Amino acid sequence: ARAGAEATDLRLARAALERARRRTLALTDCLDDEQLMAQHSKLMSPLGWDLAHIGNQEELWLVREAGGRAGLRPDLDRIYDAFVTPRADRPALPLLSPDEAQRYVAQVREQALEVLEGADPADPAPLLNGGFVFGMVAQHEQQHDETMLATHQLRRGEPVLHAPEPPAAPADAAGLPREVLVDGGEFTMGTSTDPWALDNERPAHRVHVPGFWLDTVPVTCGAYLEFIEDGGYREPRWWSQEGWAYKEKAGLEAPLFWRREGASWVRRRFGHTEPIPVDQPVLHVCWYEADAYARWAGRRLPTESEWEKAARHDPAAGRSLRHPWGDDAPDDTRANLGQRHLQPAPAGAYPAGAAPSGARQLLGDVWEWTSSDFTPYPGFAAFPYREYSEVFFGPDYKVLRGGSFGADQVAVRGTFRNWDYPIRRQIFAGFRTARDASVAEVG
Ligand code: AVJ
Ligand code: FE
Repeated sequence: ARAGAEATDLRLARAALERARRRTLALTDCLDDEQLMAQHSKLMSPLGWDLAHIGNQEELWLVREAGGRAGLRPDLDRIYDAFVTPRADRPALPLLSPDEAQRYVAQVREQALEVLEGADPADPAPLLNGGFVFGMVAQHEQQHDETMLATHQLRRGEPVLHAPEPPAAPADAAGLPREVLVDGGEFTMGTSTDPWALDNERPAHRVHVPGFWLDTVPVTCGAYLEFIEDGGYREPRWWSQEGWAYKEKAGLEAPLFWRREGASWVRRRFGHTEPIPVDQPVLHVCWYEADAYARWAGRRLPTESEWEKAARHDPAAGRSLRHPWGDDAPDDTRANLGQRHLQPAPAGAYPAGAAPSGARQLLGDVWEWTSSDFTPYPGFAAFPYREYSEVFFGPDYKVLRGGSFGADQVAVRGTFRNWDYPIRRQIFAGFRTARDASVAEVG
């Protein structure tokens, strides 16, 4: 049990569940039934599947497991189990209609909040301590909301989502150093105390990271264009063997959603076609493209432990912070999160969100590919179910860190780990590059 598990944990959980639901409904209310049940891409579920899956997971974990109640629709478990039916086959399932799904998720929520009312955050059971299971379910809904946002980005047709433009780059953005130095030495990676950290973030452990340089900001569209225009997609020497083979087979020439128009490039973004914003972090590149760009730039992707050290380690305090700027929750001066904007902010934005290393935008804007495979930390224990993380460990998945403009703050922190196949491009992913510090620099 965690010392100091308090009622505030449950108030935060309720707020996080309500924020997630507002977002889920905003992502589904804007489309008609046909659009909700259509498969906009073989890579994605119909939005109506995500909606009912969100409710089904909430029924499983909050109503049945945490509440000890009988549940509402155990008959739906198989239809909405992600491991039973692959995404491409989900449209053929006997799915709830959008109206039925909306009623279902509302009825589940009513019972889930009754369970939350009666919960004790000091309960020593790991599922309930600190309100873990409520935080887990809020994170689950927000993760699906981000996936649903990616489905919106894949769908053709008129814009249905709207949001204000992100802030302009601050005055000092143009003069930022290209890279920041992170001194060699040990730091604490992962966490054993964060109440809502998921199993793969645990336990905290000491890791020695040799000195390295990291890009101050994510690689921009403008920098990526130079790679394209330098013939980067036609030069096997920049690519790994598997990366080149995949690029050839898939016919990749530029990030997903980019299209040549005359002498320049444009991109499609949530139904709008617009010029490439050269000062924004590049989005919708797969791991192979990020890896090739880094080699072309004479650099490499950071390892996962390098990324986390740059994002959390505070040499002055001698400890790891929850977020790059400290332990306080994210807000709109520190990070572009929560679908507040429908695109990344320009590179160099959010100076108040900088890490002690001086790197900016480590949380928010774009998920960042790392060079690392998704593997368990020493002492890992699957909790509360093997299918959250454990079944994905191994060489097939690469780790992404930081969170995108489409990730909510409940599902983002310095320890949070995301993962995907190295070919994935529809996720809101970019990257930054790194290089070893020389012996002379380390001193
Ligand atoms: C952690 C984002 C890879 O979406 O596949 C959702 C999260 N797990 N439902 C995913 C998740 C179960 C997962 N990622
Ligand atoms: Fe899920």
